[in-house]
Amino acid sequence: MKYAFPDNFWWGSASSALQTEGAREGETTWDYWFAREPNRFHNGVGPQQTSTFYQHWKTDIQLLKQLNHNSFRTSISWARLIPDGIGEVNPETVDFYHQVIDELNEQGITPFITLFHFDMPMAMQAIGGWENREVVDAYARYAQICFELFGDRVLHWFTFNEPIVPVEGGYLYDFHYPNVVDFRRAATVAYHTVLAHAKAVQAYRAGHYAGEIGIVLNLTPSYPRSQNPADVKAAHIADLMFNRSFLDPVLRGEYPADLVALLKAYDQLPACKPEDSALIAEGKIDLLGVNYYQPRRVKCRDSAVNPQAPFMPEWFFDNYDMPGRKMNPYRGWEIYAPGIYDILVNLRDNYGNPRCFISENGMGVENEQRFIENGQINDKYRIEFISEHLTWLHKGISEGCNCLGYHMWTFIDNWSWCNAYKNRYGFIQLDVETQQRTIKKSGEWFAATALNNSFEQE
Ligand code: BGP
Repeated sequence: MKYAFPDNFWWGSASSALQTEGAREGETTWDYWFAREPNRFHNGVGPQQTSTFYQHWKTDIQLLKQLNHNSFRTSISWARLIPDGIGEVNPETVDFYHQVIDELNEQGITPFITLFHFDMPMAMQAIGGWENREVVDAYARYAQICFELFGDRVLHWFTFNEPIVPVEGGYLYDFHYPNVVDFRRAATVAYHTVLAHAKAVQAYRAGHYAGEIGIVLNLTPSYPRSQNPADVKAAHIADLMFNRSFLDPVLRGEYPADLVALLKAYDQLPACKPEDSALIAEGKIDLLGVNYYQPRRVKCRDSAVNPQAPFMPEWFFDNYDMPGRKMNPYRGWEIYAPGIYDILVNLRDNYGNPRCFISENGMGVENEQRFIENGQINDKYRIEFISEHLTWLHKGISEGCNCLGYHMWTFIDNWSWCNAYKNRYGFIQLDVETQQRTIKKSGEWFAATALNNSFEQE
C-alpha cells in the first residue's frame, strides 16, 4: 500500500544547540554540572564533545539537503547569546545564528527555532533558575531579543522544548542539575515555565511578526492496565501531571481544575499572583510540536504510601510492565506506534484539532557499528520504527487530524545529556574522533520518502 502525505508536509529532523554546537563561551547548567560530576555522564563524556555544528554548520546544511529536508528544528542557546542571562548580547553568537538561519532559508529548508532546550544559563540557575520570577522576566527579554534579531526570517518559533523534562530531571528524579527532589519546588518550576512561555507569546504578538509561535511538548499517552476504576484513575492522574500540566495551559489557556484541586489537597501548589491567570490565557499557541517516544502504562498502587516519604507523582500510580510489550532495550523505552495516533485523536477531539506536527520521534540504539555493511550502517530497525509510526500518523491525518509534518530525532548522531553517546539516533553516523559523517540506510530511506512525499509498505 502507498502512504501519501498532504502537500507541503514538513519532512525534517530536530536537534538542539547544546547537543550539537560544541564548546563555546556561555556557561550552562550542563557545563557546570559536568565539571563537578563527570561520573554522572556516560563514559565521562560532557557537552564539549559534540558533532561540532559551530564549525561545520555549512556542510551539515548540505547534508540536510541531501536528506531532502524541507524543514529543520534547532535551538538558540540563551547562554551563548547572552552569557550572563540578562545583559549584553554576544555579537559573535548573533552572527553565527544569522548565518545558519540564512543558509537554511537559502537552501529551501525552513528553520524552526526553539528558544530553550534544557540549557539554562548557569548565571540564571545561580539565582534560582525557574524557581525565581526574575528568571521568567530575563527569559522574556531574551525571547524578545531573538524575535527582533531573527523574526523576519524565522517563521516558526517554539518557546520551550519538552518543558516537563527539566522539572522531572532537576526537581523530582535526579537526572538534571540541580538534582533536587522536592515536588513543591518542581511544581513552582513548572508553573514559572508556563509563565515564561506566556510572556514570550505576549512579546511575539506585540511585535506583530509574520510567523507563528508554539511550544514543543513530549506527550506520553497514559494507558491504564485495565478499565477497573482504580487503574483508570491512576492513568488519569499521571496524564494530568505529565501531559496536561503543560498541554492545557498552552492550548486552553488554563490549568485543569482537577490538577489544581489535587495539588491543593496535598499542599503542593506554587505561589500564584492574581495577574497570572490573565497572562496564562494569553499564552495560547498557534502551533504545537509533539515529541513522541513512548507511552506510559500505569496501574493503581499495590502498596500503601509511606507518609514520611517525599511527596511524588508515584503516590498515585505504579508503572505497569505490560507482558510482551515491544521494547527498545537500549533506552528502556516501549515502542508503541499507535500512541502517535492516540495523541492526534486526543488533540482533535478534546483540544479543537490544533495545528500540530510530530516534532521528535526516534530510536536510540547502542553500538550501531555492528550493523555496518559495505561501510554503511544498515539500520533496518530504524526504518521499520519510522514507517510503523508513519502509518499511524497517516491514519490520523486521513481521519481529519491537523498534523502538518514529521520530524525525526535526529539528524546526525549527537550528544544526549547524561547518556552522552551511548545511544545513537541519527540518520547520519558520527565518528566522534574524526568527525566524519556517513549517511545510514535510514537516512536514504527518509530522503526518498521526503522526496516522494509518500512511501510504500505491504
Ligand atoms: C528528547 C529530547 C532530546 C533528545 C531525545 C532523545 O527528550 O528533546 O534532546 O535527547 O529526547 O532522548 P535521550 O537523549 O534521553 O536518549
